[in-house]
Amino acid sequence: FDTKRWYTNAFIIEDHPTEVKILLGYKKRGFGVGLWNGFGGKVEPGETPVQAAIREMKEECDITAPLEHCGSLLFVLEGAPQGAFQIEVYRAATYTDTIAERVFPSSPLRTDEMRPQWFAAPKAVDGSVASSGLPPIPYDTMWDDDIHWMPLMLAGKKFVGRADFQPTTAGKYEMRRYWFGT
Ligand code: 6U4
Ligand code: NA
Ligand code: NA
Repeated sequence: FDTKRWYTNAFIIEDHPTEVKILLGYKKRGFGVGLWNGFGGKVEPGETPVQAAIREMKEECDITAPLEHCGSLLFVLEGAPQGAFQIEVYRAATYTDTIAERVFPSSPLRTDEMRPQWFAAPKAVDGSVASSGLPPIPYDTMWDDDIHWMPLMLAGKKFVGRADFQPTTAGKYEMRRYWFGT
């Protein structure tokens, strides 16, 4: 690949005695539209990745969180104008302000991007998922790589990995190979 761009992806993961909750956002437009993902976007010139992660989280679901780095991922998209994505992954167990879907399509920040929702995640100790009424993590409507590294994140591990994608139909990508580890 000729170009590499830096992106962020950030998650709120609340570990309660009876359940673990993870906050995801439904991408309403742009790259990865129609998929659930963490909150994030491009690291802008002059920003560190963690600064970008904090800014994107505020832009996309209106909260501020003490994000901690937990993973580094490289995604190679064959033939895509974006080239390769270096994604720094962050997590936090707490946040301030109120989670809100930002709906300002005319804003220069283009914040009309994600619809936030809580999902039930497995407990790190035994993998059990509480039947609290929250839907389970929707791996079927997420990027194909997520099911391979998200369990590492949910187990509290630091992880690295790479996935290679090939374009299929317009705007869709198929994962061809991957490696993720701690
Ligand atoms: P602009 O152009 O500013 O609206 P921006 O919000 O900066 O875009 P966006 O939303 O396109 O960036 O960012 C892409 C998001 O998708 C980042 O959070 C990284 C994430 N992402 C990209 N490929 C991914 C993949 N294979 N698996 C995954 N997340 C991926 O879980
Ligand atoms: Na974004
Ligand atoms: Na952005």
